[in-house]
Amino acid sequence: MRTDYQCLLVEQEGGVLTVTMNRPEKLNAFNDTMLEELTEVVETAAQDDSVRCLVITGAGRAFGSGQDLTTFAARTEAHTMKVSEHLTNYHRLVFAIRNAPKPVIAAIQGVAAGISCNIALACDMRIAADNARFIEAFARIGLVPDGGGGFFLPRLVGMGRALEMSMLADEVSGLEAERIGLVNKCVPLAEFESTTKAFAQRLAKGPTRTYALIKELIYKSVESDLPTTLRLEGELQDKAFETADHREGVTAFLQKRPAQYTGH
Ligand code: LHQ
Repeated sequence: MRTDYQCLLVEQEGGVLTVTMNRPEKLNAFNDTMLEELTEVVETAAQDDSVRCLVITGAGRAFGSGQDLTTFAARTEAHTMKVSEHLTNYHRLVFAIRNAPKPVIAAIQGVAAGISCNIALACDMRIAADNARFIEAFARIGLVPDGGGGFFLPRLVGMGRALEMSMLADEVSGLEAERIGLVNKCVPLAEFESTTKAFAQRLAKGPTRTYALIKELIYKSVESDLPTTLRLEGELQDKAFETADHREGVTAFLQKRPAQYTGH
């Protein structure tokens, strides 16, 4: 894995790759370089068998403040680009996260606003610190949620909440985010790093190929009907049955010892 990025810190510990967006003076607002680099890391990590869990987080006091408005405003005023064209770059990142055959976790402390919030929602699971502030900031500047927000929000929190968050653009705290299902868990800031690490390491030691199949099953099911999902379940279970980790799981159970999954 390349680690010499301009706007990211990238560190691998065991099977966990932690990618830290690193523009703290701008609260990790996305510029083109950071977006390109993050997409490249996720796409590369998806193919790298030594990475079995990916964590995306932010440096300093924020997860991220959305699109860097200083550079973007200059560009739109000059009419050099349509916003929808620019958004396709974010969509590549959203697909990279979704299609990665391994768990991708967002670890959020401080503010997660605009498209940074929605990149967190694109991840498979979220851990928040109790100082987290989720803001669908778009309507504050007269925009609709982008970066997949219109897809992820109602699926995570339901229609009413999704519309309220998108229209009023009020802050949602980490604790409230946990209550409404926007994040998996919210922990005190002092425990945030250790909790994230333990959670990610646990996932990285799991049956990784099966996790990829679980991602496929769960994500396809929310856009599907029961007969189709049950058919898919059978296809994926056939694949899971063939994995070394399934054999190891059964053997470990019979031998009354913890399973040692290799991710194969
Ligand atoms: C920033 C930013 C920022 C640059 C803080 N840019 N500098 C839109 C357009 C096109 C295509 C793609 O899609 C998008 C999607 C979007 O993401 S739209 C939403 C964009 N984001 C926002 O509207 C949020 C703007 N930021 C804020 O409202 C506040 O900064 C928040 C609520 C995030 C944090 O507030 P505070 O904790 O009070 O921090 P602060 O406002 O003092 O910010 C600290 C510094 O970071 C400050 O710079 P300075 O030089 O004064 O210290 C800010 O200007 C800078 N900053 N967000 N997005």
